[in-house]
Amino acid sequence: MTEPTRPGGTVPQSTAPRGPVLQIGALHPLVEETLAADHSALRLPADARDREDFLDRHAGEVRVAVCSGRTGVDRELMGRLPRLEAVVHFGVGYDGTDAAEAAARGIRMSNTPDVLTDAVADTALALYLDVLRRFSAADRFVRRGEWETTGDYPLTEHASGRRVGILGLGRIGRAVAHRLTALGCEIHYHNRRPVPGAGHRYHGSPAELAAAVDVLVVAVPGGPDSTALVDAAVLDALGPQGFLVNVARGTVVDETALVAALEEGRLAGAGLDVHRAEPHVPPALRRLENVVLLPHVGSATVQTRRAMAELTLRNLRSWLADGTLVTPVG
Ligand code: 8YV
Repeated sequence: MTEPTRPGGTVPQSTAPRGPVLQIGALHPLVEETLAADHSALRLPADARDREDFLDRHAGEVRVAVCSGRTGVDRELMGRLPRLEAVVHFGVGYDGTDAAEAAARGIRMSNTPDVLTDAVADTALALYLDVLRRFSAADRFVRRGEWETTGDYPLTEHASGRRVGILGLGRIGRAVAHRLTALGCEIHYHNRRPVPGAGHRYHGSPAELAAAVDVLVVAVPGGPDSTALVDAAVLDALGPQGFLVNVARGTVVDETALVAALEEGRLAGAGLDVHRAEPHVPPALRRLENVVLLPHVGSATVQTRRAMAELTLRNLRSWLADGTLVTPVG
């Protein structure tokens, strides 16, 4: 087989069949069923020993891997799959895959952008409102019967018209900005580069952004470039009246620094859909009433997950048909 050059998501035609397909981890039922029925996909066992036996038998056959962006194909697994040509991700993020290693090996990747933008931005808006107005905490207060025993719930923070910083003004960041603009908020942002025509105030670093706003919303992709981008210095810049919302990846925030800032009253609150070591959420965070915790449900609506599943399958079929990807990354 000719070594593919793959500019712009394409590879030269090859006479070798593209496949077999390997499923890694659990996926949306539509994806799992289609992989099994239409592609007789192999499935990587979860158990470490079974996985070794499986790889001894099948590693050399696999040409396409399908996985969630969080599970991905790490460097070690990539090293075990010598004929891997493409990784098709279910999800917009693909930080579970070693993108640098994939690029070095000429392995192409796809993700599922756009179809989940609204659902994730809705989640950011919900966390924003919840952490400032303490709706979840107030709900717990009613359920505990405290309204009847202790009287009215304490006053909370006004949510409309605040200064909000968006860390990462990509598709999701812009959709969050759009929603918060409707609440009369003043939007600031930090990106690696200013976004032409963004219409919002740019700041040169996460700390400068944090210092200028009341609420910092994290919407940057996960991965090595953004690990602990929100560190103790950024949290201190946000300050004791400041709030953090994270719908990106837990790895973007230094979780230890976040817990310390919250426990010591150096940050007013946090709304978190994502966590450093999911599904583990540190007990210290779970104890705090001024923290809203969601189990990574940003894109988890029936409609959005269905659209993500369909786009995942379109990428797979396109790759198998002619070596192109509908929504390539990298
Ligand atoms: C999903 C996500 O939770 O798209 C992403 O990057 O994190 C979410 O939409 C995930 O991909 C599903 O496993």
